[in-house]
Amino acid sequence: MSGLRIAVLGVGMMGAFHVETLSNRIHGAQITVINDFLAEKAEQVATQVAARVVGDPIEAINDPDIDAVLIATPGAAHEAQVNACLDRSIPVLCEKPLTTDVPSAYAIAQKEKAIGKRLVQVGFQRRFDAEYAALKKLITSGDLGNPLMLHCTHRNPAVGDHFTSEFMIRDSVVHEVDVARFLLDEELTSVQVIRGLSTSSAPPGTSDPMLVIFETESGRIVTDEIYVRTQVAYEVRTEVIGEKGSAFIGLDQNLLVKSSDGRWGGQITPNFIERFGAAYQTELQRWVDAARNGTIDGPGSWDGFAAVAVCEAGVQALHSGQKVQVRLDGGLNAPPRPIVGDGGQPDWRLDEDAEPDIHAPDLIGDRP
Ligand code: ISE
Repeated sequence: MSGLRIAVLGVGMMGAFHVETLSNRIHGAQITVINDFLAEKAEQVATQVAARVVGDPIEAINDPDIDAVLIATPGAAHEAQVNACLDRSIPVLCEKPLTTDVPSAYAIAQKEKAIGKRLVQVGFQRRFDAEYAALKKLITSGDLGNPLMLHCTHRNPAVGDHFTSEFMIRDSVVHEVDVARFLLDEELTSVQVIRGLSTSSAPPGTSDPMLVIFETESGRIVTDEIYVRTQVAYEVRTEVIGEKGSAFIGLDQNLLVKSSDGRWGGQITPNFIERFGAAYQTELQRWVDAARNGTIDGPGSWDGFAAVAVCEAGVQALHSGQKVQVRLDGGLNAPPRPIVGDGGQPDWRLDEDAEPDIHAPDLIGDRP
């Protein structure tokens, strides 16, 4: 096939960023169709990349001039749009959340399974970040021994008032949900949310920061500090504690300068685009390459569903103050894991060649 012809639905901040990346930094792709509920915005972005505007999102998905779809519309629109892509059996990269409720996300995983082809990828870009990939590789190598705990930190410098505690779980903590599942290779089984003293910049009723605690199938503990109004920087960190050592990612990797007035330091990372720009690019390139071969190469519909299910439990935990068990049967009492293939874990794995070859120093060594 020649270049992958893509329809981009939703060209707000994230969609416009993807359009720019796809058209300037990705090989083998061409944006042919743009859709946005704001016609003027759609026209403006389409003109920049010589694409055509299609006013209705479902018509855009069914346009004969496209081979794949990138969805960056608001979450509430995802269910209908992803389903339309499945109806046409074309690859789709959908920004999180896969859908906004558990049954509809589960139904998508089931539908894809019935089609028998991996078509749905969910935009959990951190899996494509070099540091997360290195951490995953380190855990898998066994150099740290059995990973026992994961400590995550997720701080944004500032957000709008629509970031309620519930929104923080669904829109921000969802990343740590996927990171934990990715790194530990197992499901999260329970969620607890601890609401403490809030920053005075949070609107009334919103707890910011919060501490979210997960348990996994094998009994590991995952903690996540979520704080979205720090007024400082974008800080996303993950530490894994293993039986034979620990590892940490997310320290700003910027230039460190020592100056003659006796200070040293670097620059903060202002936001997630700066922190994860390269990861988005890798994500898109691998999605395009895979889509040209009629598949996907990243977190799939089950990962999208599991994230929705864990966040749903998280929201219940937030409101009840209780530890809430995660239900992975889609609320349907259906058999779990409708995944294309063998019904086990998704069949994509880290691209070994693409990962930095990082190994833990010998943590056992000759120490007493
Ligand atoms: C936002 O939607 C993102 O995806 C960012 O990565 C995250 O840091 C932020 O908290 C979310 O709201």
